[in-house]
Parts: sequence; C-alpha cells; structure tokens
Amino acid sequence: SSEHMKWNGTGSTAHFQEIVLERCYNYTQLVQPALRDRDCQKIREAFRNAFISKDPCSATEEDYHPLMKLVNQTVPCDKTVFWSKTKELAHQYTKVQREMFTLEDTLLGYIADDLSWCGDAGSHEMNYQSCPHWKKDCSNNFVSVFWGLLSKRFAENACGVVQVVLNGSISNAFDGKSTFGRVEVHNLNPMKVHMLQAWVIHDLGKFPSDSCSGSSINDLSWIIKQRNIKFTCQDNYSSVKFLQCVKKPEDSSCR
Ligand code: DN4
Repeated sequence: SSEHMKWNGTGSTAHFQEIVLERCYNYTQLVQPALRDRDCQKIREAFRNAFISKDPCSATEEDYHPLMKLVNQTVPCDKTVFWSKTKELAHQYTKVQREMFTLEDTLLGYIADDLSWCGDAGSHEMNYQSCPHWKKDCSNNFVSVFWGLLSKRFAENACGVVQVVLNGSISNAFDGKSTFGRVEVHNLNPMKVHMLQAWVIHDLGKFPSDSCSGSSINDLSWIIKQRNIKFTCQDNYSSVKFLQCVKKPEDSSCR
C-alpha cells in the first residue's frame, strides 16, 4: 500500500530470508568448504534480528555484532582485492585468480551482495515497498551500516600485499568519498600490510580519463605512504586487461 512507500530507496528484496539461507549453504558447503561448520540457520536469524522491528534510520554497528561473531572469517595474506567503480571487473578477476577475495567473496559479502533489506519500528515484517536511500533519506540505514562495517573489518584484517582495481574511465579513479577511499584505505593496518598495488583499468573503447600519473592516484599514493605502506600503480594491468578482451576480442587494444 502507498502508506508504506515512505522511503526513496528500493524495498527489501523479495524472498530475502530464503536467498540469505540458500547463499549461505551454497557458500559454506560448496564455495568455501573450510566454513562448512557455520550454522546458516543461525546466520539467517542473526541477520534478521539485526534490523527487524527497528527504526530503519537508526542502525548502529552494534546491531550487527552478533552476526559478525557467528561468521568470523579470515582472508589469507596477499589475497585481498579492493575495488571502487569496478565491481564487475574485480569480481571477474577474483573468479579466475584462484583464492583471491573481494569483500563479496567472503561469506557475509556473498550473502548480502545486491540485496536490499529494512524493517520498521513496531512491525515484525520486512518492508518490501521501500527502504531508506543512503543519500536521499539517511546514511545510518541498515544496508549502509552493514557495508561500512564489513568494509572496515575486511580492511583491518588484510595482510601482506593487497590490491585495488580502480576505474580509469572516470575523472577520479581514486575517490576519497567512496567506501574504498573513506573506509578501507584508512583501516589497513601498517603492521600487517606491506604494500598496496593499484591497477587502473580503462574501459575498452573509452577515452582514458585518469591514470597512475593523474592527481587522484597521486592523492592515494600520498595517503598510503603517509601511513607507512608501500604503494605501486599500474595502468591496464594485463591480468585484468585480458578479462576485458575475452568479452570484446575485436577491440583494437586487444590485438
Ligand atoms: P563504488 O563503486 O563507488 O560503490 C559500490 C556500491 O556501494 C555502489 O552500488 C554504491 O552505491 C554503494 N555505496 C557506496 N557507499 C555507500 C553507502 N554509504 N551506503 C550505501 N551504499 C553505498 O565503490 P566504493 O569504493 O564506494 O565501494 C567498494 C569498496 O567497498 C570495495 O572495496 C568493497 O570491499 C566495499 N563495498 C562493497 C559494496 C558492495 O558489494 C558496498 C559498499 C562497499 P551508489 O553510489 O551506486 O548509489 O555492494
């Protein structure tokens, strides 16, 4: 009903509970059997309890602590891949590079990827009509707080050499206001992370708008070095470039 259309964002994903449960079993039994002892029923319940019957604009990190505690997954050193404005490409990259992890290759990121969820104070139901939009309604909504907390922990736990896939076909490949720039960069632990390798990738057939020699990457380099972490950058890193060429082999840059 229209009285439920109180927010400007997409409503909860239909069959949210079933999708969470199915993705959890798929991941823990098939994708990463090392996590086969995780209790997916409990994970589904803890996820739901984090936001159900609560004001959808008053989310806190504490709401998700029981869920985080149940999952407790670590990524091996040298295997962390961050991304910003390059989601599809970064996911293709970790799919072919065995054992590499974007946040969405960890259990909680895998479960929540592309889903939307919110409840309402005074209701036991999810709101399938609308949820708060992070820019138009409130930033402390349950989806934003979830990704913010997950991104922070993903960065805090990274070790060794870490990578980031950035988009060279937009004006600022590094954006200090993105989750990568705002959260992940500042939560890398210099005691554990030796180096950040940035790959700046241009879309095939598009004019490059930014590169390793541009000012946004210079800003990133400065922030990282300031934090006592080594920084390298490469334009159109071949392992990622080849993935684009598989999709569009006729492009002149693929010959
Ligand atoms: P991005 O490509 O600018 O954003 C990735 C997605 O996150 C877009 O759909 C954004 O929505 C959305 N997003 C960004 N900030 C927020 C927020 N505060 N509340 C709700 N949605 C938001 O890249 P990015 O640098 O912001 O985020 C990518 C990095 O952060 C990766 O390294 C991941 O580890 C992690 N992360 C992943 C996800 C995800 O899988 C979400 C957030 C962060 P819009 O700008 O299109 O509206 O979805």
